[in-house]
Amino acid sequence: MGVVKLFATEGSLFCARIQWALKLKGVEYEFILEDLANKSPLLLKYNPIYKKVPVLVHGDNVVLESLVILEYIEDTWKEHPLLPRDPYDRATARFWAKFNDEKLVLQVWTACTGEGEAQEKAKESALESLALVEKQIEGKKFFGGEQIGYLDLVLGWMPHWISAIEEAGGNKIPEAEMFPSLHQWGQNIIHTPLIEECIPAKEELVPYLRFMIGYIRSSSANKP
Ligand SMILES: N[C@@H](CCC(=O)N[C@@H](CS)C(=O)NCC(=O)O)C(=O)O
Repeated sequence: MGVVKLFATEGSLFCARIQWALKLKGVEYEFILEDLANKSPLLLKYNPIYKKVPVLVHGDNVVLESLVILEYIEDTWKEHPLLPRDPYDRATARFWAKFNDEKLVLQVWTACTGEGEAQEKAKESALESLALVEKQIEGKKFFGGEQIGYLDLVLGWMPHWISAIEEAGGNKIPEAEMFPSLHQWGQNIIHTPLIEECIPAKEELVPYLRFMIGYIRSSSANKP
């Protein structure tokens, strides 16, 4: 049913999870690179509410918000199931995905790019959150068990993006590397060939993240 197009940027951790899901499911897609400093008329037409990437277009269907897009991909293409079968396990995976998007990403971002008291508090909270996530992965190869699943894709930004955000933002969280199970999981993730081929090179990722830091600062300064 129709061609698949992904409107995305190379350095976005929200876009990477969609690329990984499409690759794992063996779905052919067209990658349409967006310039966030000069968004395309099509992006604004498809996502007039948030004006953000990723946007997935599948035939006539336009799907927005990366967690929703992941669920759409899971429901549409049956190869390589991403979510567990058991309803409680599915609910648990979704809970941690929400936790990642609503808390962990922002905590790490502020810890690496923020200043003063806000930065210190964010670092403390980021470490508390990482300790919680560490407990979830203890004794497992992937959050999805023996194979990469939905939560691995959602959290899969950590092994590559944290060090890049540190470099772009100027603050480090060295303690983030001291969670042994998360560290091992990170190695398992980034050395999975289908994932590895869609990880942006550090030399491109760091400038992109520097651009995003400035972009986010100026967007929040311009908010009424
Ligand atoms: N909740 C969104 C977040 C997506 C997001 O923040 N995308 C950023 C790139 S990493 C973006 O498009 N920013 C453009 C803007 O804020 O104007 C999702 O999960 O899809």
